[in-house]
Amino acid sequence: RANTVELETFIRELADSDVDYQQMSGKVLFIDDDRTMTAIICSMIEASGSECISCTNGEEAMALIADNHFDLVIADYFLDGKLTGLDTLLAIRQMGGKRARTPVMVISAQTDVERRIEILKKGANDYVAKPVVEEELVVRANNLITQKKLFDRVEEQREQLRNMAMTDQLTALYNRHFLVEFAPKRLAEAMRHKTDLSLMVVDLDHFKAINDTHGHDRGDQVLREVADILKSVCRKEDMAIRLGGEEFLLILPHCSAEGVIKKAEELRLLLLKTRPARLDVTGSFGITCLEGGNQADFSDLFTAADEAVYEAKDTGRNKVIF
Ligand code: GH3
Ligand code: MG
Ligand code: MG
Ligand code: MG
Repeated sequence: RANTVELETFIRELADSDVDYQQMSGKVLFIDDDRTMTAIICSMIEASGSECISCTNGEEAMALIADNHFDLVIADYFLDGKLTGLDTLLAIRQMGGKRARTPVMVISAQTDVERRIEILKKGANDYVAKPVVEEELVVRANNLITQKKLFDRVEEQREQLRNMAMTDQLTALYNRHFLVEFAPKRLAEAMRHKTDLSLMVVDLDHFKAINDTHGHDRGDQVLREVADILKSVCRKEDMAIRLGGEEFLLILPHCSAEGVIKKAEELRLLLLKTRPARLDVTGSFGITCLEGGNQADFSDLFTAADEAVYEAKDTGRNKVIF
């Protein structure tokens, strides 16, 4: 299963990943109204292996940054147009998401200590004096690009780990960690907006017998295919969770009592029709709906759906109880 393999590969990679501190190249934006300067700096950057895009003022720069991911922005202190180099730097820091921490290097002909301090205090990552010394510019640029790329990589791994921690390995559905973190939030949202929210608990019938008769691997196959069936009926905002074993939960925002009854019945029939792992598999469905404007806590709602499953079990299985 993709998710299992992915996790194993990922853990191995994390263990093996010797960070390569060699300087990296990247995509650079150079902002200066002086065309000669632009030609010189861009050729230095490009000779060092990076890509250099240029523009002449801060406004243009902001538009380019909004459309591209740059690994480094180099800005002249003085610029034509409304934004100076430092204004552009501040505008970048106020952008949403990752862009706000794009490394920025400021170039200035004035090299007194007050100017250098001003630039760094405004949040520039580095400073280079004019006339620019090629070797210095390149090494400073590459240091910033390298740091940025390493940081991006750590962020990416963090995000991947977060996703894996909330995903069930066997079925690639969400797991209980996800439930604990997100279910109360979804419920609070529904209550705040006075919209319906339905829960559906599904417990496969006599699953132990499937394992006993056909083996654990075949049982696993059933679980994976059932998960796919559950996913197939989910809209974008719905959440399908494997609670454990052969028990699943669907969280259905904006789904009325009538809607969830229909959906559970649809799923019950789909299970019969699909025959996961070529076996006759049925499920017991317990559903509950918090109608818009009402208040409840998640565990009470869940208990109601879970108790409905017990009732389905007690009254013959392969049925939906509200
Ligand atoms: P009921 O209709 O009352 O729900 O009966 P049941 O057999 O489905 O319920 P029970 O709780 O007795 O058994 C659940 C079984 O699910 C027992 C356990 O071995 C099996 N199971 C739990 N997790 C997994 C899994 O990851 N893979 C497989 N193949 N089986 C699992
Ligand atoms: Mg059981
Ligand atoms: Mg069961
Ligand atoms: Mg069970």
